[in-house]
Parts: sequence; structure tokens; C-alpha cells
Amino acid sequence: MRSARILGWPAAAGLVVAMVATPLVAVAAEPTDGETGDLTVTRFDDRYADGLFDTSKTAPSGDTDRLNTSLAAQLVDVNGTRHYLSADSDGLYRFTDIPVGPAKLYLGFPNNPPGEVLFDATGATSAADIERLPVAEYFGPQGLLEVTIDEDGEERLVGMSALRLVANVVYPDGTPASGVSVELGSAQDWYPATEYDFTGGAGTYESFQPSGYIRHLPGDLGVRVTAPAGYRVSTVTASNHGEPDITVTERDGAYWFSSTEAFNYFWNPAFTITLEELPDTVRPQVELISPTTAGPFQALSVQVDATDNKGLQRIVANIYKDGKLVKSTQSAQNGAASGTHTATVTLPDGAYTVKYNAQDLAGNISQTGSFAFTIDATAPKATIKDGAAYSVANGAGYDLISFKLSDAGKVDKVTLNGKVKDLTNNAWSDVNFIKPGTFGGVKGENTLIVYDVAGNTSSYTFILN
Ligand SMILES: [Ca+2]
Ligand SMILES: [Ca+2]
Ligand SMILES: [Ca+2]
Ligand SMILES: [Ca+2]
Repeated sequence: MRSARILGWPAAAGLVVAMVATPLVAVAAEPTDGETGDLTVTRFDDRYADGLFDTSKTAPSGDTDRLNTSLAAQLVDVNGTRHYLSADSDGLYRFTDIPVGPAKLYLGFPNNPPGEVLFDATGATSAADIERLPVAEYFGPQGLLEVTIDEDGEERLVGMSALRLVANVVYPDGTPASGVSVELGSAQDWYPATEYDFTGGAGTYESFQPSGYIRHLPGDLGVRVTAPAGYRVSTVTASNHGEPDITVTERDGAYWFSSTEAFNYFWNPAFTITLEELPDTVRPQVELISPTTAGPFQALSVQVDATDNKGLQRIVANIYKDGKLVKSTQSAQNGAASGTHTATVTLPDGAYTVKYNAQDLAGNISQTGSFAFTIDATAPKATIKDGAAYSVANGAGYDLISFKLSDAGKVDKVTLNGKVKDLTNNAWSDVNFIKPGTFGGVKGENTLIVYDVAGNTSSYTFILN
């Protein structure tokens, strides 16, 4: 289109260069050679919103393209002369005998401030070829089309649209999503959209300009959304009347539909963008609260605490002996963000390892912790030492008594009649030379209780004389 206009210059090539490079004021000051040309302008409402003037196509509203003759057209020629005219009876605007050279065509808007957009559709074969006219002030806001008048005559086709575009963003449960970054696009342009806060329209977005809504050119109408943290776009539909009735396609991270599906050329079709939560990929965290020592224990009291960013499914503590699972314990957590698993496990004596972890609702499993411990469920033993130096039996009782103590999990201490005598923890130990007055020994019946480290006890009674 643009090249055709330049080729239309009748003058020498050198003049073309001079015209292009020289400001309009300087050109206007040059005397013209008297040559003139005509400009015919066809102005239409693009009611079937395809950017083309084609009255054979019908919009969903039943509307078809039609000529717009309701407003005057103005042309300012190369000499600065203003030509003002209405459409002819056939609906076209004809400027005749206009001095050749650059000229400015001004076309008015039905509303002030403009609630429409004008576009140059001259030579267009699809909406991709049309070009938005800038808005200039000339006795009010006007669509401005730069034209070069030549002797052969020029024709221009100018369309008008008032398409709006809305985006509703909702969370999976249908709650409006506020504060989302939304852009609405048309004709290769993206317009940041803001929420209808002023009408309580949380989650409803449209692009605005100082004088009102952004009006979109016909063609592909798009939306792109930066989902809030933790969410992504799940589905995008579009509708004229609330129920999805427009085909949406995804391309280059945006969602599009053709403006030909808009109910009519001043409708505000709406996208509905439904968000969904991003899959949980963060594994839970676990901490072993008990045991804190390797034991030995009479039984294992295990406690594992866990947290998750979303929700826990279960916490597990499994007990292994020599690498083989001997006992599995777990607690369901039912989606709680934090939880505790406790279990008391009785086991045969021996060395074990507890391995513990947690699983979240998405199936992520925490790191597995491991802790070694031993079980001692066997009571310690005490035997009376032989030899007159240690034990002297006399009648029903003893004048002197000594005990040899033993425990695989180590002897810790004894109590004699409730009086504690701590011993160095050892598998073999003893308590010697008990008689009345020593270690709490008394005349008559005495009770010796032997403790191992795990807390198992054995009780012995004897008589001291
Ligand atoms: Ca059309
Ligand atoms: Ca998680
Ligand atoms: Ca023991
Ligand atoms: Ca001890």
C-alpha cells in the first residue's frame, strides 16, 4: 500500500526524495504546478468484524458491514487548504481537483471522546493487513490518514470498529482472582489490563486508555496471563453472552479467538481464564524427636514430626535389623501441614535402625532419616559371690554378703532397701561386703534391686544377721 502511494507520484524522482525528506510546511510554501487529482474515500462500519468491507458476511448478531455516511470528512491539501464534505448519495466521500502532493484526511468519530477505532483497510486481504489510524485533534478528535494525492486519483478504504475485550480470571473453585497480571492483545499490540475495582468487579480485567476502554482492531483477539504464585492457567474459554460460544486457540503462550466470532463490532466478548494449582513438587521435612540416644531401651518410643508446604499424607517409621524390615509403623496425616507420628515398639534384644520419612498428598517423599539404637529387654542378674572374704552364710542369714552383677546391656546401679548405689555402667559389675550399716544394709530382711541401663530390674531378698 505504502509503496503504491509513493509510486503514484507524477513528478521526477528527485522531487519525491525532496518531498519525503522535507517538512510539510516547507513543501506547502512551494508554488504548485497546478496539477490536481481526486481522492475517493469509502468508510464502513466493520459490523462483521473481519477488518474487510464485505457485506456478504453476517456477524453472530445478524449484522452485516455497511457504509458509514453519518459524519463529514475533511481533507487538508498540500497547500493547507481544508476541504470539507459529506458522503455522496452512493455513500462515498469524493474529494476532487485536489492539488497533488501530501494531504491529510481527517475522519470523525461518532463519540467524543472516541469510543471507536478507525483503520485503513485499503488493499487489505485480511485483518492482518489493516492499520489503526492515529487520533489527531482537528476540530475535535479525528482519525488521521496521510494520503498523497496524484493525478491518477487515489482511493482509500477506512473501517471502523468498537470492539472491546474482557478477561475474567478465576481460581479453581470459581472465586475471582484479583491482582493478576493480564494483558489483552490485538493487531500485534498488547495492552495491560486492570481490574474493574471501581464497580467491585474483582477478577474482571479490561484495558483502558485515558478516554475510556481500549478499542481493538478486528483480527485475532488475545489474552495472556501471568498466573499468581503457585498457580498456572488451566483452561481458557471465551463467550459473547456468558456461556462459552467462541473458539479459543493457544499460541505462543497466549490465547486467541477471531473477532469474527464477536457478537457484533462493538461487543465486549470475554475470556474466562481458569487457574489451577501448580503440582506440589516440594517434599515434606521430617525430624526425629525420639529417640535422641542410641539406648539401650526396654522398648522403642519413636516420635517423628513432619511438615509440608501443602499437606501431609502420612509419616512412617520403619525398624530394621541387619538391613531387614522387622516392624513398620505409620500415622495417616489427612492433609495436615504438620503432624506427629508416635509409636512404642517392643522388640527382642539387639541392635536396630529406625528409618523414618513422610509423604505428602502429591506423593513427594521426604528425605529418609536413619537412627541406630539397641533394645535390652532382659533383666540383669545377681549371684552371690563365693568365698569367705565375700559372703558368710550363718544360720538363716548372712553375716556378710557380696553379689556379682551382670547384664549384656550393662548394669547401671543397685538399690539396697531403697538406697541407691550408682555403679559404673558395665556388663559385669559387683556390690561387695554388704552387712548391716553398709550401703543401707539392715539386720533382718534386705531387698536388693539391680538396674540395667535400659531400666530393667531384678529384685533379690536376703537376711542379714
Ligand atoms: Ca467486515
Ligand atoms: Ca509438598
Ligand atoms: Ca539387660
Ligand atoms: Ca551407672
